[in-house]
Amino acid sequence: MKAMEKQLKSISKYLSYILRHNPGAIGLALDDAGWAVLDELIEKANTTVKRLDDELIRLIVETNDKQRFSISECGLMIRANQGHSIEIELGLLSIVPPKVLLHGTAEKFIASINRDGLRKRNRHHVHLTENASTAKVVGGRYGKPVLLSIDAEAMQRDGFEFYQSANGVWLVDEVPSQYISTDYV
Ligand code: HQG
Repeated sequence: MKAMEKQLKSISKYLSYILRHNPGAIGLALDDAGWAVLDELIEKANTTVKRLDDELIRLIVETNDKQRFSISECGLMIRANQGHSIEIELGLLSIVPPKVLLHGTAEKFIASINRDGLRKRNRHHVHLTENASTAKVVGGRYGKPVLLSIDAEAMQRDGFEFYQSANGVWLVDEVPSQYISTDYV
């Protein structure tokens, strides 16, 4: 990986940490919808070891492989599009999902998922995707990847609400085990 790419990836991880999980680490306040004032983020981060500037952050927002961040319409604020563990309200509207969605997990979790369904754990939602290769990479972070197919159509019919983040990740409160099949091919 080239030095510039490496630097951008490292800053992207740092921004995910601050904006999804721990703005307090640098004394930053987010509003109820998870937005931080960009100048404030830069100023506070720069009192620590991280060197950030406006141009670098905007480059990351534009080029990030999963489009993890958004800049507000006014151009002055930034937030993470999904993945939070802190209490914020993204304000997403529930929409009709595709018939089938995928979730990538690790083999060691399967017995527990078969028993309890998919749980959101520390995050606000269970994360689902339409993309098999993304699901595989996500599952592979925890061990041997397994792809699960979710019958989103049946879930929606049964009253579950689905949301889609600004970067295309599908979000739902939980997935009970009867909607999950492990026979993805
Ligand atoms: C598993 C990435 C046992 C679940 C991705 C997962 C995603 C259970 C792990 C985002 C379970 C939680 C989130 C149960 C769920 N028993 N294990 N009942 N229910 N699990 O990281 O979905 O790169 O919190 O299968 O693209 O893996 O960060 O969630 O393996 O959108 O932008 O418990 O992270 O995005 O792990 O990933 P996580 P996730 P970013």
